[in-house]
Amino acid sequence: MTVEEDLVPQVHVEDVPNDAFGVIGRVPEGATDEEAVAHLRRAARQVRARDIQMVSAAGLGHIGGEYSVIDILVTLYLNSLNMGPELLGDPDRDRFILSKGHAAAALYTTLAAAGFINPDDLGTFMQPKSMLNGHPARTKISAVEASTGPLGHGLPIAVGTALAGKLDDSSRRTFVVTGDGELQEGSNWEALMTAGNHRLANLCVVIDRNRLQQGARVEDTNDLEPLADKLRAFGMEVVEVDGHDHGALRKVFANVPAASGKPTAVIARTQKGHPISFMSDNVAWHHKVPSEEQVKAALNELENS
Ligand SMILES: Cc1ncc(C[n+]2csc(CCOP(=O)(O)OP(=O)(O)O)c2C)c(N)n1
Ligand SMILES: [Mg+2]
Repeated sequence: MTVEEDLVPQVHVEDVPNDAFGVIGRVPEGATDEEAVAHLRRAARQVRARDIQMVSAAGLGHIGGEYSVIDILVTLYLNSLNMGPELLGDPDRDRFILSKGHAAAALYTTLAAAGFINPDDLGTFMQPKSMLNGHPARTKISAVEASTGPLGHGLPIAVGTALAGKLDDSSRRTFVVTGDGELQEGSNWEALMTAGNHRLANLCVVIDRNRLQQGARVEDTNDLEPLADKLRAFGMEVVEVDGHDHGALRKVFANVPAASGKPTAVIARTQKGHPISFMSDNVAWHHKVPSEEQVKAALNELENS
């Protein structure tokens, strides 16, 4: 049986709008809170616009989970991470792992906005021989710390990375973003137990808490609640935040570690497909590819958002 989300519309790359997309860069030094938030909002809008064009052109992608995580990625890369293209060789720079690797197009677009990859390469997403695979590959992009896609591996790798940082006595922090459905993978809980046990205060686990997974709500599949209590029981300091509020995200990330001697867990309340009216919190958009009309409608909504 064919389900709606498996239907891939016939898209001709040349017909898909391909807006010019330049490097946006970090929030300028000395920016006020208001200026910083305006910079991040503008960047997130551009990243979302480019992302939907890439998914449309490729005829594949995970637009729902990309739109839920873009504000987090943009805030990290353009504001909070001590990491820029010129710092890639610095052992003390921060590390970032996108454990929910299916949101690859959101990562690539953000990396282009931050100057790690050439924005012109975004048009090769998922084409043969492109470095922009359907899931991020560390062998192809130097800014990608770990190859991800099979769920449940990014957080364990991040724990190892953070432990190495602690053993090195380095100031670097490790950030990792997991999906909430992804937390159903048992490997995450082994990793969290290890992070708590080793008191990895240099680790920040961000949970993209959109309450949807592939084809169903998380609570109807294998409920995570009470999530904050479980994370605390594993030794984490838990912070909850609106995952689309750039100002709030900046404050949370600036405050990592949130408690001395403890790893930080950020439960970021998000919506899949945010902020597009016909995608938001709609499970059909996990894996669905927008038609050309839907791309136009989404771009229009973004412009006015
Ligand atoms: C081990 C593994 N099982 C299944 C999949 C297929 N898969 C890709 S995304 C996804 C749902 C993930 O849900 P969630 O972590 O909540 O991601 P989000 O809602 O942020 O897209 C599934 C089952 C996979 N990538 N890896
Ligand atoms: Mg989810």
